[in-house]
Amino acid sequence: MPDDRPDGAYAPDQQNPDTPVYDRPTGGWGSLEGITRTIPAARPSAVAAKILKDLNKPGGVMCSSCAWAKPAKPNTFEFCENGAKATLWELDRRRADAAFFADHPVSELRSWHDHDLETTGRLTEPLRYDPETDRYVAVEWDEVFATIGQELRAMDPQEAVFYASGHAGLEASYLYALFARAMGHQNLPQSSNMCHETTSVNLLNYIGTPVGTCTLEDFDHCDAIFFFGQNTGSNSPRFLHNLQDAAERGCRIVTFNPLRERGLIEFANPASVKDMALGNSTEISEKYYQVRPGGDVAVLAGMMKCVLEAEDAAPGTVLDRDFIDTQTDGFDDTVAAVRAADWAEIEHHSGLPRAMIEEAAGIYMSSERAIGIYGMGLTQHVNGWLNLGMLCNLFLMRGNVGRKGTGISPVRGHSNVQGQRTVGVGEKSAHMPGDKLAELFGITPPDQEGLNAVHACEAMLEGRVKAMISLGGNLVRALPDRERMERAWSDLPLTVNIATKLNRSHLAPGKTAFLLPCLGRTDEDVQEGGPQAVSMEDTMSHIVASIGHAQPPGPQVMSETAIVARMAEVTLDPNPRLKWREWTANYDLIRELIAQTFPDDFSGFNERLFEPGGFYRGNPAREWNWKTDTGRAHFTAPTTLSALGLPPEGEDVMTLVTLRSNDQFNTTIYGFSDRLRGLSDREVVLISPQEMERLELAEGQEVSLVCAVEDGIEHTAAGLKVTAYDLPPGTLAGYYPELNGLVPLSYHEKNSQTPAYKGVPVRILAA
Ligand SMILES: Nc1nc2c(c(=O)[nH]1)N[C@H]1C(S)=C(S)[C@@H](COP(=O)(O)OP(=O)(O)OC[C@H]3O[C@@H](n4cnc5c(=O)[nH]c(N)nc54)[C@H](O)[C@@H]3O)O[C@H]1N2
Ligand SMILES: Nc1nc2c(c(=O)[nH]1)N[C@H]1C(S)=C(S)[C@@H](COP(=O)(O)OP(=O)(O)OC[C@H]3O[C@@H](n4cnc5c(=O)[nH]c(N)nc54)[C@H](O)[C@@H]3O)O[C@H]1N2
Ligand SMILES: [Mo]
Repeated sequence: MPDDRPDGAYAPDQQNPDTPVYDRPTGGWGSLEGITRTIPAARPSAVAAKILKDLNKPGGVMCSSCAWAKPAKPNTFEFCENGAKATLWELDRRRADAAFFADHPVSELRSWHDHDLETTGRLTEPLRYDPETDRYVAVEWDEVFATIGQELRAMDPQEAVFYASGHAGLEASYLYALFARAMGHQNLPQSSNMCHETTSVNLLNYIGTPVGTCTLEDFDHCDAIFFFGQNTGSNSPRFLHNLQDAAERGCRIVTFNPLRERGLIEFANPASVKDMALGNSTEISEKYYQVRPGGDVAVLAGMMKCVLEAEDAAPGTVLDRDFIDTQTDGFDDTVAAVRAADWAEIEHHSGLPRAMIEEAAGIYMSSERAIGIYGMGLTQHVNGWLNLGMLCNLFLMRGNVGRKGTGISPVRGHSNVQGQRTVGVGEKSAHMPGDKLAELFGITPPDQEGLNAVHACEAMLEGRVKAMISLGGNLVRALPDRERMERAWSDLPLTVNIATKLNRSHLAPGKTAFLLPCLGRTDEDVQEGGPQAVSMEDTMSHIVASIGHAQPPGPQVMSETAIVARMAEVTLDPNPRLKWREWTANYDLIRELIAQTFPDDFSGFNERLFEPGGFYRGNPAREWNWKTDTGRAHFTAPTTLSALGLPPEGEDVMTLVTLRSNDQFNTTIYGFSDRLRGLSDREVVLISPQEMERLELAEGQEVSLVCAVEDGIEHTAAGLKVTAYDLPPGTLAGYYPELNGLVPLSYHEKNSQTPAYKGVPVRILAA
């Protein structure tokens, strides 16, 4: 055991007996109970049953929860507990209409809980903030667009920021990206800037693709799956079916996570008679290692050392030498750095004894085909770049990329977050080909790169932003340094929020502020040309169509595509090649434009729209076509063994991980319990019983947390209840978004500026 593990600590592959646990498998009856508990809150309409039955199946609605792939041969029920919650949440029968807003001034709504804001129901009318009465009041759409156009035309295009939150379909997203560039800017931050931007930037550098290399089929052929910091049971539960199948055919699953996440331990398929009636379940992870937050760099360095030692002992048998020599570069420098890494330091940063890392490496080396899965546990760290670099290193050493049953597989968040990027929602010129903009529309693309989320916040704090348009999301609540950002928002000359439900971002209105109701994924979208489909790209680069069937919540609710098109029309100088009205009438025309702009990815888009499981837009790394600067995949030499920006040095600094519960979708809080972790309160700070004893803290005691990053700003969170939980030493955990004020805006991943939400150095102050 490493020295800093307190005496008497439990073994990291066993549950600490003194801490809460959910002792049933994930899925199973518990998941059905979880759905029913949400129904009274969401009060869904009768069409819900039909929509759920067809969810994620060709011709149906594609779930608006996560980005997990839709199988070509769907299960009887191709939805999960949390997909059902998201769907029912959107199909809410309650209405947050003008009458509601007449009764509730914005300053009053600010004191409401996030959960209560959303349970007011669907937004149905365009609203404008009236500072005189401190209320949102009804406004005509024509006035909305006329004002937005006037304001946007009056400003320097660089002063406008267009945010997108990964929900809207490819059609609305493409128009949004085109609108920004036609206006003259590419300030197009997206939710991925707080999420997998670490992937988009760094994976692109290492293996020449900004997205994962696996498809669902690979899960039928792999011998081992290595999980780093992704909570499948809550955040992509349909993936549990693939894991269950893999585990049952003997594939070995190894997990690294500071928390014992139930979904990665045991699963029962709620659609299986065998599992439900007979109480069967499947063990998912064969090995579960409770790594310290930020400790994956050390784990991966340790595993690489084991691979190198095994190769030394039996040359030519462990490394894929041919692959390394013909497909990669940087191997020798990386090997030298890894050999120089010290086991004591590896044990210290990972919190895992050498024997465990050797055990994991043994499984890796005995597997002919391995897949590496990861989520926010790797991306939301200052050295997220190195987390991914080390993961690629380990996988490249044995040629585990681009062969059947192998690959690097980030699990994306929002249902269309990856696709929005693919069709140009991004701050870089590379996100949308300038020559195509010129050829198709006669537009001169902006030569200045745009702002990502963190840079947009900095610009806002410096008064360089005049308009903030949000296509979905709840940016104020999702960002770091929340209180400070909320204040900056209210100083903006123009804020426009296009949303389905009320949230906290809407309660920080700018000087001119609109809250605009849009259709959700489940709603029928009828335009002049008839009913329309929209499309999205999943985490495995498959593109699928989604058709809503529910009656829209009100006659005034517009589609996201239509709202974006109207905003563009009123803002831009007339250009006969920008046919906003025609495009809105028939989304096929927009898909045709997408195919013309991105022919490698989308040729034949309309014809392929309804392919079961979606059509695959391909991935060059999968074909060993490395689109990097040298045309080869790069090894990355580690310069440190921790992913943390500030590894806790003193006795009193701990590392805080901010988590999602099983009863939330990002800032949407469905309920207050976290069933799969055995918890029922969100205002908590989780800490191991050993650390509680060391710091003389009692269960239920109220404490504050203070961030230890010195950026001249005080970041605190008060009123948190100490709660014993099975965590590694030096680790605290609590909930996002409640704790976002603790995360400094400046504390982010080095290359992509993804906030380091999973490794915040904090001190505990007893109240
Ligand atoms: N129901 C539901 N589904 C969702 C979402 C939701 O909120 N609710 N959100 C969606 C979005 S936008 C996203 S991005 C994804 C997020 O899905 P995930 O990628 O699963 O993200 P998180 O829930 O933030 O937690 C990641 C996991 O990382 C672990 N972890 C934390 N730090 C470390 C570390 O240093 N190393 C390792 N190895 N593990 C670590 C945590 O314990 C946790 O289990 O889910 C999407 N799907
Ligand atoms: N501390 C901490 N902070 C985090 C994270 C973390 O792990 N820890 N995770 C980060 C991550 S991964 C992400 S992706 C961000 C999420 O940040 P966002 O994407 O900005 O936030 P969401 O909570 O997903 O947005 C919810 C709102 O979207 C709107 N909405 C829902 N459906 C639709 C729709 O179909 N159309 C439109 N127009 N609007 C809709 C509703 O009004 C709802 O209130 O948060 C980040 N913040
Ligand atoms: Mo995300």
